[in-house]
Amino acid sequence: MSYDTVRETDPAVADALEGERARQNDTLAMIASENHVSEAVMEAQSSELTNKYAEGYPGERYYGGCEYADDVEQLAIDRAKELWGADHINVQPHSGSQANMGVYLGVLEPGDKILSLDLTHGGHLSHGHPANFAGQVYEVEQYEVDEETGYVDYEGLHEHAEEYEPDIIVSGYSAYPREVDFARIQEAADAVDAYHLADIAHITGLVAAGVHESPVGVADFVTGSTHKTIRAGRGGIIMCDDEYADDIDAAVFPGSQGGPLMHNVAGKAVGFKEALEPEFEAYAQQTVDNAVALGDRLKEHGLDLVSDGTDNHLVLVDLRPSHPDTTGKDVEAALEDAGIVLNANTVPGETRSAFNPSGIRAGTPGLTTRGFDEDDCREVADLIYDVVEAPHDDDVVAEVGERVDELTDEYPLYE
Ligand code: DSN
Repeated sequence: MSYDTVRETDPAVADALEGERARQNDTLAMIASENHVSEAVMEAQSSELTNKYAEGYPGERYYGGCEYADDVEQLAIDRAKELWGADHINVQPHSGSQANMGVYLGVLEPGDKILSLDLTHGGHLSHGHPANFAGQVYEVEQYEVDEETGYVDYEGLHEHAEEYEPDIIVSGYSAYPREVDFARIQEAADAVDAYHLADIAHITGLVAAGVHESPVGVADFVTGSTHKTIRAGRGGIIMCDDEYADDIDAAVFPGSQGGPLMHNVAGKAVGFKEALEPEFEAYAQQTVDNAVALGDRLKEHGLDLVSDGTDNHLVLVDLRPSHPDTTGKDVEAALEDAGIVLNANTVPGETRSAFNPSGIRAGTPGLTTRGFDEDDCREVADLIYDVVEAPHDDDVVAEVGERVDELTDEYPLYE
């Protein structure tokens, strides 16, 4: 894709766009929520649909001229139904957070009670953090992972639900390396007659490919992101049974959004088509295999993994036992200098701050898109370990950076 036309109009933005392409080409994207979409998805996202208002839903719009918007949105919906098997899917949420907002607005009243996982234990801001609207409009209590095992404390969650009697229990997480037992959480929701929202933002692609248990048909509502472990246009989706379809659709539009971003919906449709190809299942399985290989090698180096490993696309390293004086931010910054981009992350029982926490989170969706296999990921673990050992040693960081350059050349990304 060329930015020549942008350059003619706006060289400063063209510089930034080309800079970002070079950055993605020349670094290893290991932020667990990031991936690289195809040129086809990017083309769709930059199409003329960016100009089109299409409030409403296919066949029922508030504006004229929506025939192609209808085509694209219906394709996205039909393909999403094939991928996840839900009765009803809304593909308009601008993000996973907006998808969660759509569910809350659809079925809760202000002041209703949410029970969700603590952010420092792997939850998400939109699950009721005080800085997010969900924490301001609703009452929120939080459950935790067992700090010994790193697994969700399902018993504790169930007991908490019986004491608190929430209106909705939120499952699904943004820094949780283990398979989620959605059926077990549904039992807790059933016991107190609460809704269950399963936020599969991180594992949307793993669920579509069948390499993680699906909450569809278990939880009342399933929300997801369309650009993390699945490589579709950026945004969110909501899935539910037909009985909730009208409430959810009304909560998205007009409840919380105006015109849908139809160019992004087109990107979703294209990415969903790609995910329906047989190769996608192999991609998703390789993503998990790569995370397991990465985690096992980090453990061989003596690093401590939350939950002692992973079942999905990410590993969460607690630096405290092996490197008590090194913070997540130290490692994040040094690795970025070496061309490995991941994020500092809180860990269960965090003793530092959310801004400078004690862990790092590393994901494999982006590396797997580039073509990395388990051997490559073991080598990446070696490189990460070298930097964890010496984050302030410029020679070590430079040496790791040279190997990253070789690896990114070996596995090219965008032309
Ligand atoms: N910001 C995303 C993540 O990194 O997990 C979730 O929205």
